[in-house]
Amino acid sequence: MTIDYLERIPNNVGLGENRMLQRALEQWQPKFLDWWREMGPSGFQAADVYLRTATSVDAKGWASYGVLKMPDYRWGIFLADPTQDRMIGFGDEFGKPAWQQVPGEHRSTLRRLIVTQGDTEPASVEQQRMLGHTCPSLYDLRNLFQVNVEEGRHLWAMVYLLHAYFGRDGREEAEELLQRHSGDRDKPRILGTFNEPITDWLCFFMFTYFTDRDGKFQLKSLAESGFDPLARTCQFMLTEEAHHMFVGDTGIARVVRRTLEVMKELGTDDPEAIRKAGAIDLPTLQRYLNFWFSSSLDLFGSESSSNAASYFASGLKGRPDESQYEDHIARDATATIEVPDGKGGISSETLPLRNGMNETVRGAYVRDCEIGVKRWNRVVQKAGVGRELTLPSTRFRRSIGAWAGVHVTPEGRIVSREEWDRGIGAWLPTEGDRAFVQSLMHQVVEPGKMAAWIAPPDRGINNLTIEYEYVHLQ
Ligand code: BYC
Repeated sequence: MTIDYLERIPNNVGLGENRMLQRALEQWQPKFLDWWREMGPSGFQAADVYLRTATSVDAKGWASYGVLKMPDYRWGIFLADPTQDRMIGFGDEFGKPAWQQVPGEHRSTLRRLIVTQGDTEPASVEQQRMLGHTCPSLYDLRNLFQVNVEEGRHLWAMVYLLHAYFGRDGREEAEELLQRHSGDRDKPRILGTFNEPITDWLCFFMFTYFTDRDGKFQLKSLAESGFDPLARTCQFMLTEEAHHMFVGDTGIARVVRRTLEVMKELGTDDPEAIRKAGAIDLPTLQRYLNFWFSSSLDLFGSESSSNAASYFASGLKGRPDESQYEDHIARDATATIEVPDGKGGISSETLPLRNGMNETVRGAYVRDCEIGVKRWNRVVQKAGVGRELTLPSTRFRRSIGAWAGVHVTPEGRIVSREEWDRGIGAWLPTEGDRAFVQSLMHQVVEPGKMAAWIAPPDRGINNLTIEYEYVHLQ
């Protein structure tokens, strides 16, 4: 279905035929725009930005490029085309027709899942709102804004579901999505990672690589949902999400490349010398990686989760790419997880597979994270540098689940509180690291120019050159 752009709210859900819903969403729209102006990218609302907008949800139309001011971006409601006679693909309801309405018994659980997902979207925009002032190039500035407007649209995606299927409760939740704020002491965002400050571009690249990738896996799980409107909404969101991870992947790769160039020029791997030359040393990069990877791991929930089991059993939230599994019921299957044995060691615990779903999805996520790390390391190896980047153990610095509060080194060794305290400065960004990275953050806005701490990208956006003026500042 093509997207109707003549409507005040662009959509492909026939919004015009449902006056009540249309009116409710039209009342929410100015509140969203107020939120965008107040909490969205600071200082650039009047800039002309080269942005991608969807004009249809198929391969031809989902990426149409043009120059516009961010507040004029056409945030709207786009669902992937329906699959005829779609069946529920997992759990106790396997093989029954997918729901087009919310089943009464699953109402509050579904609402909670949708609110949790929805909450992350504006949270990330809030976290990133000051970054424009220190962009390393116009190319990067444009990518930041592309990510931001799309996260804004993903909020619309969830708000549509709340308004269309959850009545008054849903409308109230939609209001609250604009009232909670990242890092707010009284009304923080729901999930931990989305309250972490993103004050520099290294954090931004780590976040888009690691945290947006959690988004990919959670959206893929929800794209399997027996609640068809949620599944179709998430399917389309995933199309846009790929670019966000690209920004993180290539961003980190470019930082690594620049660091290696400086190391070669200076003929040293001494972090101090590299810092003096204005690049980010690999140990600092590793500490940032440790921070964002471990924080993002928490977003999958506990290793053993009765919530996850009931989401799966009831057909609300499946596994990413559910069709690749043989057993979609998973009633008798088991999973083995590693838990602390309480005596300073690790023990294995066998549990029903359904209860271990969070861990199954987390495992798939970790394997996906490794792909980029391997790619970055190939460049490191080619430069003849011995120090590679690694993912820390999944037990390291966890705040949710079996490993929460257990002192574990990045190598996965359980240690005493004292050893942890001694090691932490080598494992996680210190105040000094953050201050140093912050000291490199100066705005570069001359077309084609890059900050000294990052290499240029291999190519521009949509076949344009790197020198193209991706953002025209007023
Ligand atoms: N922080 O059984 P448990 C994205 C809570 S990112 C705080 O272990 P369960 C994006 C949990 O709610 C994707 N609290 O786990 C990326 C529960 O609370 P109650 C976001 C947490 O229930 C970048 C309790 O702990 N999408 O899209 O399976 C930019 C025990 O729960 C956390 C979703 O999250 C945490 N990290 O929850 C923009 C999808 N983890 O019941 C966007 C929707 C758990 O005791 N959410 N808790 O009060 C879900 O599927 C699930 O709620 C969770 C796991 C993934 C969060």
